[in-house]
Parts: sequence; structure tokens; C-alpha cells
Amino acid sequence: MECRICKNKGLEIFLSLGKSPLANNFLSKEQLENKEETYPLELAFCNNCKLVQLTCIVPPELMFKNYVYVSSTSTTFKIHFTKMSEDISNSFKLNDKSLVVDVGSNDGLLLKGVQKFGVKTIGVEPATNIAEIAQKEGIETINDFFSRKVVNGVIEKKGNADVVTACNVFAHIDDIDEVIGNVKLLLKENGIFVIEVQYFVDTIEKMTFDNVYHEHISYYTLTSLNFFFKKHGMDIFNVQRVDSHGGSLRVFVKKTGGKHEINEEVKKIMDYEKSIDIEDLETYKKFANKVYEVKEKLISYIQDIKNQGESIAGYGAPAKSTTLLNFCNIGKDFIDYVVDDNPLKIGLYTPGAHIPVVSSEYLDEKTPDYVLILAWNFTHEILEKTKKYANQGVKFIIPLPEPKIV
Ligand code: JHZ
Repeated sequence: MECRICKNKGLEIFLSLGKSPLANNFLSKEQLENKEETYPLELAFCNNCKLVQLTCIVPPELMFKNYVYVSSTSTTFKIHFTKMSEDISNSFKLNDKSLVVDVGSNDGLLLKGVQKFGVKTIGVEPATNIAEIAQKEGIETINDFFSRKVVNGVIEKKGNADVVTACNVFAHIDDIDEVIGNVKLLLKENGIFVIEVQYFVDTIEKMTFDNVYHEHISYYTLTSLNFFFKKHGMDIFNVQRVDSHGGSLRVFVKKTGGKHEINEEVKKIMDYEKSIDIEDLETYKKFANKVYEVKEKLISYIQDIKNQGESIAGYGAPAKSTTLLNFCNIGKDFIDYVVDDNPLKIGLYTPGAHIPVVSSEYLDEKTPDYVLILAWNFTHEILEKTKKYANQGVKFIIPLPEPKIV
């Protein structure tokens, strides 16, 4: 196996989370009867360009053609992407002559915000069912992967783009060289590429190892991103740490020689990464050891609750809960049901663990003693919504970085 960025062959495997089903492959009752496909979930480190990456790559068509994740399900994300659209439109002075193309545009949440500034937009979204949601909302969306053919079509129809965005999709791309070639082709000379991607430094510091699943092929730091963009004749000119998904980077990239000045934040974060030995394999091995410890702690925590005869429900059926539950062998013997507000998930069963996903009203019908917050990145929003249960004595468990009750 060779590194996806620099083609180095000496990759070091440092973490194994066992075999896991696809994280968003929720099952119908009938599908529970069939054998479920599982794939190894392992991370490797490249000593040359410092990229952390998955060893087992699942064909994207199996994961992204019919999708269950909808960005607008949480209020937190509605606010986040509305604010991001305002920031980008204002900072780069976008107007009715500008074009923004969003790669992996999901239900069009980001573009909806950009359109308020009169800006022309196009989304590119491979999941047919999700692209339809965006189209119904009036967000022009091409239902496809971000291929050369799609890019040529956009250029022909609308011209080159001022801004290309890619939020929570950059880590999902296997042939990242091809995609960045397409981004460069699509961008105007001084156009910018903005990505939001989960930050592996946050994963290490906050132990959010459940973000490891087959959709996420690469696990970026600024160090590895910098190597990657330089290789493609591009420069990172600004970077911000944002809260999404337990900690992400928003990275602003230009073609080398483009007009935007390089902000000092880039050096600051690069220096910070050096100070925590991000280039050293030992850092990753230490993280892996902690992951195995947290697994044991979480299992015994949940086991103790069950031994006392108390019941547990899960809050949220995020993709990451598939990793957490399967890696820790927490199944329907422990969790009676999980609630989720996304109608595409309700009525289905979680991958691997086979726990029923029900609507949040179910908490009234069968109120548990404990709620395990599986969508821990929305703890604040979830605790606000569930105050009445807390007042009735229901206790809430946050699983990571270490299990605790709030
Ligand atoms: P959430 C997604 O991961 C999928 P997930 C994707 N593959 C990716 O890469 C990462 O993002 C970055 C529910 N919920 O956003 C909604 C409620 O029901 O953490 C979601 O099912 N009610 C693109 O799936 C889930 O929780 C609520 O009040 O791990 C959260 O999923 C709230 C707040 C959430 O992403």
C-alpha cells in the first residue's frame, strides 16, 4: 500500500478498530436477516508527508449514491453554515457576478446562505436522494461526483468560479489528486478554495476516535495539508480552527502566485503542530493506546449501569456512533433504542449493533434511566432539548474523551 498523497510505500499502521460495517448503512427490518458486510478499520501514518490514512478503501458508490445524512437536521449546523456563507461572501466581496461551487453540497445549506448575497451558485452532490432535496429548495445541484466532465460542464455553462467550497467531503475523496486538478481548472486565476475538514489534532486531543470510519479516507493536519497543496502548486493563505464535528479546520487555499496574502495564523498552527510532535509516529501510537483504554472504560461504565438494572437509550444516530458501538461491542443488549430527528433514519436499525432508530418522542413513551449522547458534538443542543427528562431524573452520559455524566 502506498501513501495517497506522496506515494511513499513505508506506511505504519498504528490503530486498529476491528472490522466495522459502513457507518451510514442503516438497515431496514428485512435487511437484518441478511449477512452484513464489514471492512477493516485501520489507520496508517506516512512518515514522509505525515498524512494519516485508512488502509481499506470502500468504493464510493457503495457509500454516497444513496445517503442518509442531511446537513440541516441540527440547528447548530444551520447556524454554522449560515455564518460561514456570510463570512465568505463578505470577506471576498462576492456579488451577482460571482460564482460559488460547493462540492458535496448535501441539501444545499451553505449555498442557500450564499445566494442571499445575490451570488450565483451550483452544488455538486453524488447522492440522488439528497440532491433532490436541494433542488426542491431551489438550489441548482448537479447529481454527480466532482469529475472532470462535471467541471467542464460548469465552466461551459457558468464560467470559472470565484470560490469552490468543500465542507466535510475533503477527507472522503480517494483520488484526491484528480479532484484538486478539477478544482484548479474550475477556479479563476485569483479564485479560492475553502475546505472544512475534521482536524486530526482535535481527534488526538479530544479522543474523538469514533470519527474514524470508511467514509473518511484521510485524517488531515495542517502539516499534511500544506504538503499536499504545495505539491499541486497551491498555497494555504488562511486557516481557522472551528468547532464542527469535535474540531475541524477551515482552510483557505489559492493558486500559488494568487493575490491573497498569507495570514500569520498559518505559521502559528504549523508551529503548534510541531510543538506537539505531529510529525512523529510515537504521537500516533500513544493516541492509539489511549483509544484502547477509553474503550475498556466505556464498556465497564455501561456494564455497571446495566448491572444495576437500569436502562439506556442513545441520542442521535450519527455515522460515528457506528464506530463507537461496534468497536466497543455495545449492542441492543445495552441500548434499547436510539432517537434521531432525521426522517431518513427513523424506522431503520443501526449498522452492526442493530439498535432501532426511533423519533425523539419515544423518550416520552419509554423514558430510560440514562441517555448516552452519541451525537456528542451537539451535546449543548441536545441537553437544551431534553431538559424535561433531566428534571425527571434521567442522567446523560457523554462517552468521549472519557465517559462522564452531565
Ligand atoms: P453528525 C457526518 O457524520 C457525516 P455524523 C459525514 N460523513 C461526515 O463526514 C461527518 O458528518 C463530518 C442527529 N441529531 O452531524 C442528526 C438529532 O437527531 O454528528 C444526525 O443523525 N437531533 C458527512 O453522522 C446526528 O444526530 C438533534 O437535536 O457523525 C448527528 O450527526 C441533533 C443535534 C442531532 O454527523
